[in-house]
Amino acid sequence: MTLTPTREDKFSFGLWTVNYNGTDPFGGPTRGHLEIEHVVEKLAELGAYGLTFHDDDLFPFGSSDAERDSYIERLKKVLADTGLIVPMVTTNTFSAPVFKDGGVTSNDRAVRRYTIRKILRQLELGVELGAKTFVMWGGREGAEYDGAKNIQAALARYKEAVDFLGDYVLSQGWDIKFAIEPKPNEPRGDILLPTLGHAIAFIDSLEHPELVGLNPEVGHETMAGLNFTSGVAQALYHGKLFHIDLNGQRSIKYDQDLAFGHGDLHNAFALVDLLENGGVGGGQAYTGPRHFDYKPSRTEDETGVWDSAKANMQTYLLLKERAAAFRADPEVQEALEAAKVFELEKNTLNEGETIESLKADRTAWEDFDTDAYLGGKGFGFVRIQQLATEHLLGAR
Ligand code: ASC
Ligand code: MN
Ligand code: MN
Ligand code: MN
Repeated sequence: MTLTPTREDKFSFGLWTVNYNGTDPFGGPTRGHLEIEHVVEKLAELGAYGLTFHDDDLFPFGSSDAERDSYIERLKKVLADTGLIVPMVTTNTFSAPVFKDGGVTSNDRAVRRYTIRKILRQLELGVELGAKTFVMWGGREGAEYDGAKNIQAALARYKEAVDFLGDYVLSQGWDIKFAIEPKPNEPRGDILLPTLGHAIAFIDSLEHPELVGLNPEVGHETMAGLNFTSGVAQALYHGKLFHIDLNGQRSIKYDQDLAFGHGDLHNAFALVDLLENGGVGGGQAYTGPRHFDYKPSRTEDETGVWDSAKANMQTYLLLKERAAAFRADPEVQEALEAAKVFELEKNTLNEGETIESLKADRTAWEDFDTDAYLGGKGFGFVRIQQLATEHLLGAR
């Protein structure tokens, strides 16, 4: 068992994560700013393979073109020196006052046009740096009051922006795709595309749905009271898991952005098994970056920042090892078999089944003993969960 991350593990970090300075709605920074060279060198040393960033993480909002260029040159140099790559980029369309009512769905048309320009600049930079995914987290796309926003018009403007950007990507022949990141609320009272399901339906309405997928974040689905692993499985089922934001969240409350596994550990265990192996019973696995979008708690100093960066990767690798042990355990396989987990992969209908043949099958109705299910044999799902728990705790 190796807990030392390597580049083959495809771990990546947002520049805004390790550089989070501790600011929250009730207090200012508790840590200083880390220079881009230092961040990239540290991440490379710890075994990550990628850095991601919003435009404003690298060059402050309002930078002149010359300032922007000099930051980009510094980034390129340290990437070349360390061999780190930029697998994904994203745009900050939520921090500056101009985005107070959102970006692509602001009621103010001039803001919407400005937002598309800002996204375009970052898209072009992402392509230049070789990014394959462009994340769109519409944190400010929403409202506090029902009377403030025409939701149908806002969705039409969202679609207009994504379709326009998609057309541009296709016309340029670029190898980059969009990934929408849902979140139910915070900073807005209610955010558009609040869950994976809402986003999947929205993607279906686009001109080029094949260009657009999802970037699910652990904490965001959890804030909506949903099962993250189950949502990610549905994203995989639809071929829409383009990227992922790993972190930890303890129940429905403000967005905690804890380190990966520092929330619902059982669910994180199932998640890693899903990403690595396609989940219980088998299915699509995930091959993209294992991206951490967490915030080192504001109680920590710089040593704590790097310890928490390491913690994300170590927990992932530990869970990967535990998932392999779980699968290799004959008792687990027997419990899954007994619980008919594998039977779900079998088609319900026979090959060439017709309504007539189903009606003629007496075992499907006339001779089927529904009474036997009252007090009959149970499925044994609790046993599976306990076996998972024992593997998780290292007791097996
Ligand atoms: C993102 C993203 C988020 C937010 C948040 C900003 O790009 O994935 O969840 O921005 O991290 O603080
Ligand atoms: Mn088109
Ligand atoms: Mn978050
Ligand atoms: Mn995120």
